[in-house]
Amino acid sequence: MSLDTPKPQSINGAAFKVGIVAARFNGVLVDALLHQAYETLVSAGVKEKNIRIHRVPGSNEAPSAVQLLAASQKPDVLIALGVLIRGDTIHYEVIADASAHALQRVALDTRTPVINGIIVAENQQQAKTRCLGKISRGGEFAHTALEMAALKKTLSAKK
Ligand code: DLZ
Repeated sequence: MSLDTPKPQSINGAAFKVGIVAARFNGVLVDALLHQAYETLVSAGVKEKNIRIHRVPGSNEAPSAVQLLAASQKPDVLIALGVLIRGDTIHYEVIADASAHALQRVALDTRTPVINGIIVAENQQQAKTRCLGKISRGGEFAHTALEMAALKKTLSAKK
């Protein structure tokens, strides 16, 4: 994946409801992503009461939680946060592929944008750089969520 970071648009999030699903696996790293995302949303004007956070055991559980949230809370946008790190087997690859496909499916099936905030890293160092270091992926996921929520509102507006 590219290290490029598109310049975020300035979007007022005051009208948005955001659902976040965060994995407990690799908790310190995921909590850092969550903190960055939360702060970015609040700075953009999203009301704290309109940010609903739900924890799941691991990234593999994120798609079903996101699907349940889409149905029950009707958010404008959803963010799935997790960190998958290569182990001795290819289990992380299986989950990375399956969760990415499932998150897209939920987005298309429910017409609710779903931001794939699941970091897939070769090792701890790569993951730390993206979650605790120079790269604020959590903030980027939140900016992407704001942009997609705004797009959904624009395109859903009755003419
Ligand atoms: C089992 C597992 C492993 C080995 N590694 C990770 C990981 O790096 N990141 C993550 O979010 N979850 C991991 N999990 C847990 C799975 O996501 C899931 O919770 C279990 O496979 C049960 O479905």
